[in-house]
Amino acid sequence: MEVGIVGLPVSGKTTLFSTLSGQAAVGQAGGKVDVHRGVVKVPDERLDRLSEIFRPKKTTHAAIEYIEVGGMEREAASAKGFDPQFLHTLKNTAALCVMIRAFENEFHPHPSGNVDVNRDIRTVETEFLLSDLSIVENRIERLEKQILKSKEEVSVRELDLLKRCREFLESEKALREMQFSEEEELMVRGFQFLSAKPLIFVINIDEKEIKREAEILSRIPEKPHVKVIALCAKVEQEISQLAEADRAMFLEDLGIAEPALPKLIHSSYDLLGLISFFTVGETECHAWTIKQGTHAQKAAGEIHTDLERGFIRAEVVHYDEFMKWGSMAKCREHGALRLEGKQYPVKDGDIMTIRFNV
Ligand SMILES: Nc1nc2c(ncn2[C@@H]2O[C@H](COP(=O)(O)OP(=O)(O)O)[C@@H](O)[C@H]2O)c(=O)[nH]1
Ligand SMILES: [Mg+2]
Repeated sequence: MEVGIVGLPVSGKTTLFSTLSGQAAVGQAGGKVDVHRGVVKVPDERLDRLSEIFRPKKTTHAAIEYIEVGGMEREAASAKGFDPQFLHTLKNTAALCVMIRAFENEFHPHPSGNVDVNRDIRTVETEFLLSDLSIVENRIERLEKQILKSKEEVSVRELDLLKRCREFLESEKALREMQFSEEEELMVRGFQFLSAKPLIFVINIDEKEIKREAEILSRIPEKPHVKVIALCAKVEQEISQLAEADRAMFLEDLGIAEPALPKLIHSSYDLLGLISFFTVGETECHAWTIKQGTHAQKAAGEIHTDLERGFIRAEVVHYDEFMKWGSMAKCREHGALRLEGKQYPVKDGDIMTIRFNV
């Protein structure tokens, strides 16, 4: 699962990325298209507790890969569209995190001269719409030529769909707000439109304004499939560099209830409609990532294709129920373990043992 981190220059992308990934990405404010990649484990207290109980040799958290991509600076507010490398790098991302600058920093001034959150949000949204529009227009042009030569039905349907996309984009609406049939969804997916991707605006607030977070967020208009969260990237970076023991005091001094990074990671997870189920044992405790609504047999395939192929049944107990009894033996004794079939929709927090035969 990949999530892109993008945004205008000097908005704090590299600061956030290196904090998330624990990698010292040397940031080039306003530089060329530089790309940083890092795998980030999804914090999950439930998995930590399970590990304390099972004491396995190995504990594996769910993971998200974040990719920071520079390059929005290049074409800012032009109709030329983004650098092809920028688009290519974001191609496989399932969602985008857009950094929006709300902090003051006289040594690193905002490229537009002043801080204006809603202006920057509009700028980024417009850039995404224009980028998609130019892709749509190119494709429409080609399809029209093609249809003149041979009038294939699929092409006609695609053309019709793209014309509707164009109309949508021209009315300044993101494609993520458009309703698609299943077939259309597949057609559209191939283009990897930026305005169709689920989006998180990360408002990078000033260290002096952390306590005003709620007020800052309340001024940002709500949109479908768009999440908005606020954090101070610089402070988050400082927190991540502290020894565990010093963190609590630092947070208290700043008036922060909890670090924002887990919030961001969980937001990415929620936005993508992802949930976790667990496998547990003395060898390994493991959190697995699936889409909400995935059936047990398909979920088993996340663990191993053999488990999906030879799936018989899943033995399931929800984490909350498990914690009531404290061990698998007790769960069994009290009838808390259920047998579920192929079609069982796995719930977030289910602990599963797959019975299979290949
Ligand atoms: N005061 C302040 N400075 C920040 C904050 N976040 C980032 N910066 C600074 O702004 C500069 C640009 O940040 P960077 O992460 O490189 O931005 P990028 O161009 O979007 O990757 C760096 O000097 C950061 O230390 C913040 O929350 N507060
Ligand atoms: Mg950078």
